[in-house]
Amino acid sequence: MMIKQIDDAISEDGAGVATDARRLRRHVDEVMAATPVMDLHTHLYAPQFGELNLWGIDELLNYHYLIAEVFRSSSITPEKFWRLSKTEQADLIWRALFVEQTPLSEATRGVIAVMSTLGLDTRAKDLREAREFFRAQSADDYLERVLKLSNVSEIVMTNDPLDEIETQTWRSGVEIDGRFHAALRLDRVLNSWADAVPCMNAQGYQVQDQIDERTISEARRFLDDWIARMKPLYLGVSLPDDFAYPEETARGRLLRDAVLPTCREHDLPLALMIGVRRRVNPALRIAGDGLGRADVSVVTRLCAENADVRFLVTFLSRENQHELCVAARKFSNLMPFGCWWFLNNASIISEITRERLEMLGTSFIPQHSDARVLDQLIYKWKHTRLLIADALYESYEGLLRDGRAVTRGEIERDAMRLFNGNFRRWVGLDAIEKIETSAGVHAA
Ligand code: FIX
Ligand code: ZN
Repeated sequence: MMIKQIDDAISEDGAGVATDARRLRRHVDEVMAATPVMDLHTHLYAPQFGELNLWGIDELLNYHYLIAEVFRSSSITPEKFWRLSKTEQADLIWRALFVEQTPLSEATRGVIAVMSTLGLDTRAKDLREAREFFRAQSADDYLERVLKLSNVSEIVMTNDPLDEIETQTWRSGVEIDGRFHAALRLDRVLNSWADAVPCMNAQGYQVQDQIDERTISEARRFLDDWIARMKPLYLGVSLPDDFAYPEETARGRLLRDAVLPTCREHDLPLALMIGVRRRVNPALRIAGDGLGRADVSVVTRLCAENADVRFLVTFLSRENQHELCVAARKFSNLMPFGCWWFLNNASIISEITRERLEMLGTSFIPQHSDARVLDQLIYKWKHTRLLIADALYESYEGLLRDGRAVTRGEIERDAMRLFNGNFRRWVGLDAIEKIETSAGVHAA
């Protein structure tokens, strides 16, 4: 009876209530495809960063996810691989993973999806055609094209204040493309303090190995200066699976006495990316990192003790995901985000997104791309959009069975929150009302 009444309310243009499964599916697919993404964690750079801005077939094939795979399918040793030029490495990866075997892994399928979207031959025996295509592109036009194809509106970079090449651009005062935002990355400061000290000294900060009061105040001055220069949306760090807090280590003390007070003072969130085991196989270099299950109670402690700081948190281990959802239900200053790195695979994204929808509604950020090469936005967001559409559709279908049909406006509001609004609100870019108005949501 109720379903009948709602059916009667459906308007011709489809803007009304979606009461049958087919119509609902169409609304969800259309809305998910049309909603612009704000990509909150990438390793991409604005064009102003010159050589750090990577794109094109050779960069795509030299992605570290593919480098890790090539050693499983070719007899080349890592030592020999690293002696090859970038072009030779790309040729080898193409031959081993795309010509001599079927590209079934997520990372290989990604290259295929990019090539196919750009109209390149995905069965090519070599990279001649692809290289010619990319040689003919201008960097500026290609950036526009990729952003349009992936429907990504804004990108957050990963910015290391101790990286010599990157800091030249920041210091030059050049205006950065407004679609790219900074995230102040603290890995070196928090995870390799002994290496960070001489670099910070060289920048004029009087820090030393031993963490004393002066070192803390100089570390805070360093952070203040880089915040002023970069205007980051958040401070962030990747952490090992055995990360503990509190801990009487350089990291523990810097976190407690320098980083958290800085977040508080500047009203900036802190992103914690937990669970990476760096250099499990050092011969593989950047492709040699692994993961471990971490302790989620560390995050709950941080959230409880720092109720006035907002945390963005992702865990690398699949086994930590359910506990992260429970923690987020207890702490409103905790925002779970992304299916990071080894979790960025269809089967796992499906599982984690469903779990989060069931436990958190739409109060989480389902994904970031982690793209290192501009073109990757095309496939990472294509794959993610489809998977999140499936999970959302199933939730709406369940809701319909329970007796409530969603409107097109509600689907738009939810998609906007998940892909854009939750992050913007978390980092203080927009008030939630403004986001919802721009998504065309009226009183539902
Ligand atoms: O620490 C990180 O931000 C990781 O995402 C990277 O270090 C990692 O290499 C990566 O690219 C994963 O997608
Ligand atoms: Zn990353």
